[in-house]
Amino acid sequence: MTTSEAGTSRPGEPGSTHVEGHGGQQVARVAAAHGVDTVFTLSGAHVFPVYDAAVTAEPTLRLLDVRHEQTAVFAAEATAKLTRKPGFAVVTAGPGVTNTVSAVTTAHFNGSPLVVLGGRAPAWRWGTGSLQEMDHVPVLAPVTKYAATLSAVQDLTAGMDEAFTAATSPHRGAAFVDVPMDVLFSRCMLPELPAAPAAADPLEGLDEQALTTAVQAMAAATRPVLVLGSDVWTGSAEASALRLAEAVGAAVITNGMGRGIVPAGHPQLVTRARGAAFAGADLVVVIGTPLDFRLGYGQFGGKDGTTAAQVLHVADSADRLARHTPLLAGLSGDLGALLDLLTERVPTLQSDRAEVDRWTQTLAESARASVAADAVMLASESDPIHPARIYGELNHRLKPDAVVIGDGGDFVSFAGRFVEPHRPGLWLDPGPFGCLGTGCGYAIAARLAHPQAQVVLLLGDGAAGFSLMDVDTMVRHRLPVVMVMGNNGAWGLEKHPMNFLYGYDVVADLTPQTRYDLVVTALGGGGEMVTRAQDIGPALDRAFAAQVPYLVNVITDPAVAYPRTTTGI
Ligand SMILES: Cc1ncc(C[n+]2csc(CCOP(=O)(O)OP(=O)(O)O)c2C)c(N)n1
Ligand SMILES: [Mg+2]
Repeated sequence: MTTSEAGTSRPGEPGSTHVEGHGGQQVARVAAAHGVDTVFTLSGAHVFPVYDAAVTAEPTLRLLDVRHEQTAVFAAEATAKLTRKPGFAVVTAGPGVTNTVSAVTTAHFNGSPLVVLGGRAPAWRWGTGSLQEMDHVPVLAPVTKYAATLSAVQDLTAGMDEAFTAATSPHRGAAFVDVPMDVLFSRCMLPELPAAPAAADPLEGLDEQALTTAVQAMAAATRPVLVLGSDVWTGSAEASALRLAEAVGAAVITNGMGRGIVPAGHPQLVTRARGAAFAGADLVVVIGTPLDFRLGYGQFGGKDGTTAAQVLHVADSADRLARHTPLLAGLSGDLGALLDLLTERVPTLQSDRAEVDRWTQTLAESARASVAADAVMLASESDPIHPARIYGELNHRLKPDAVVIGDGGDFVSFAGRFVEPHRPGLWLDPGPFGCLGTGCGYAIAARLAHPQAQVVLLLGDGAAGFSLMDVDTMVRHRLPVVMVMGNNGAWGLEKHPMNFLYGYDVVADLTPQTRYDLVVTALGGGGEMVTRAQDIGPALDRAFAAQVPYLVNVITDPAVAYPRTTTGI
């Protein structure tokens, strides 16, 4: 844990006071010791002591109160994604907890360090039918690394510390605790904070055989591709990853929070030529991301009589290494240390670096050609508006430190294609759990984590329905965000596939041209509707200049489907 960084005293250190306090104070102390400065929450009496502790702590913990518990947890998760410190959400018992399940699961899938504390019906009344009496742990256990009821006030410090330690240890993820109301309100001598674990050797338990195999394969490869995923960023290995890529000259594809590690315009970034890269590679090194549907389940090439690529998988913990597909080798451990080791060993052994450079250059050229071919779509004058035109207007208005968030279907798939981050840690998508509704929570966290940067939330009209009420939260807490909606009056990403499969669609239409901008305005923000392509740019300028949450509601052509090559199934 990061107690010493947070300035909290350690057992035996000067200033480690022996004072009496309630359960909420223990919760707040442990959270602060792990680097938490904001508690995302929606009020409930079961958790009042945490609020009391937050406002009386020195320094205080910020209470960020939202309109749906899902938003609280998405905001906490995005805080973790953006800051690489654990996110923390506190919700009331029963429905407060059950409302968090999709967001907790999202953090679980994303490997985001997150702790959720739920209230719980009082222990002394358990079994008699008190309000919201429910055992949450069996619901949360399958989607967390740690789920427990902390049922004795003197054990709260140790239990909370265990939860934070579980969430922040690789492979990171979500942890859940609930505390019976009578326990949280109880008082005791505040236990001292547990000692931080001694720093472990980052390469402890390294599989030397796997390392040798990996080094040899990378040195021998003439058509290598590196895939950099979210855990590279989360594990603070982005500089090591870029060094490795440049040292071996491989073509690079990024995904999730890995986007931006090799920045837009870098000569080795070939994400836009991923089809050709995967089809032609002789070696694919997948780092910090699972071999899931986003990566063809780990099968690269091998079609039409060609030889499939060999696959190396590098993960931050052994249990993340793929088992469903043959690997040449799997390496697990601290990603920065592992990548540094590869950087040290591979280049001097490379058999044909010139060939590697030719391979990467060829792919980079086709990536550039693919980007160039988009120009027509990005400048489209069509009426109704082609969704791509929105990105044609947005892209050159984005600064390198802009945080870009996608919550939607086809509209956000276009964003993945057209918006290439310049720095890591600034692109937020929902990740492989694919949950709509992350939008306002992620945007709230982004504004808090990057107070001066542009924060742009790209919203489908369908997705917006899950979280738009939390514009009220942005207004109350003065968190201006630019929201850009691709409003096609439909659940487009479901409508088009259903049509393709059945020749008709049902349950895929939304009301056309709904004035979501007026919803935002009514909540205290601002906005406007745009129906002509030439009006998009000036509307975006007004949105960036507004000091309030502002929704640019762009009415787009419902007939345009994202040209999808994978379904995720
Ligand atoms: C919580 C949740 N419910 C349903 C889905 C299935 N789903 C995926 S994309 C999509 C359509 C999204 O529509 P919209 O946000 O309007 O974006 P569009 O595809 O129209 O651009 C739906 C319903 C999901 N991913 N998550
Ligand atoms: Mg839509």
